[in-house]
Amino acid sequence: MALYVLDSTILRLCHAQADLRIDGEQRKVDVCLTRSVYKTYGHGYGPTQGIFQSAATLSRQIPTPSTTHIEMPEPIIFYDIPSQGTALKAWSPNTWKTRYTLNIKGIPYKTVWVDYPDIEPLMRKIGALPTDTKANGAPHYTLPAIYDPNTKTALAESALIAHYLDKTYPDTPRLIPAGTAALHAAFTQAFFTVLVKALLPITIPATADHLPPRSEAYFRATREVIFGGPLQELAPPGPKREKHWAEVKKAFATFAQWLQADGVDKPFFLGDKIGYADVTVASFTVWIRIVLGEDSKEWADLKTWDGGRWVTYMDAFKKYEYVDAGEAVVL
Ligand SMILES: N[C@@H](CCC(=O)N[C@@H](CS)C(=O)NCC(=O)O)C(=O)O
Repeated sequence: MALYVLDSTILRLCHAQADLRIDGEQRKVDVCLTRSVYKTYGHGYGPTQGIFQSAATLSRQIPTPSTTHIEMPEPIIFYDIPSQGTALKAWSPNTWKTRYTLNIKGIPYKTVWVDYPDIEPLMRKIGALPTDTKANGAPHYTLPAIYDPNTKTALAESALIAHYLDKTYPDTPRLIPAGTAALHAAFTQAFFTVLVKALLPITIPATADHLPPRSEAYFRATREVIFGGPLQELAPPGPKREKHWAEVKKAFATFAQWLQADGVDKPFFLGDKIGYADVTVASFTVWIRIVLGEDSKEWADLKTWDGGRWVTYMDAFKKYEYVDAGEAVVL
């Protein structure tokens, strides 16, 4: 039995069970909460009431929409890496992809904050697979990762998580619409080629400066091996930094061109609606804003690029930048 519960505060849930008293007996009823029904019918009128009336044949004590007793699906556990001294505690471009995804979908979640040295033991403990292999052949464990207690699934890798959430919670906004998975995969690769090489020398040192001590030590040690020297020498103020920053500007100009590929200027890669490609772009842009700071010269600069389009673009993501207090990991 599907029952549509039209309460804006719980519309974010896609599958749940309601505890209803039916013929004096406590019973669990499947609940499907859809935004589309709510949008179509509104709250408490006409067809909406019809839905509740038919539900009432099942239950003599059907709750009113605003006081429905829903047994909520348990919140997803979202593993993220904390920063310190930044405007938002969440800073990582990779984990932002999952945070934006969860926030856009409106899926309830709780953040568990994990310092870098704890990622591998934690992933082994929850049974999330490594996402890559290290140069020495050892498995490489990364965040973001989630644990979904509703399906008992542990999963790492931001794109895999987006696919999983699209599939498991189909009544939430889909970020990788049917038929776009291949293009999204190609986008991810192109995005990295165009932007990331230029951006890292600027954002990696700024990230190190904003990590708590255990993470900072791990981050500097591992990234100094990757970049072959002290992080502060990657893009110190001066011509080296300016060169990297000019390349970042060029990369954003390329994205702006992609958005105009149809001959019209689209707000997002799928048209009018945010998709996973946009989540990727926004996650790396928010990284710049968070680790360099809104007051930085770079952020002021970026806001002027491509006719100011990145301001409008990031404004569309503002309402999805919610960061819960969360709690520290316990291993
Ligand atoms: N493609 C992966 C990349 C994940 C990734 O590289 N995450 C970094 C944090 S930004 C990480 O966890 N690194 C672990 C380490 O350096 O040991 C995704 O999108 O999930």
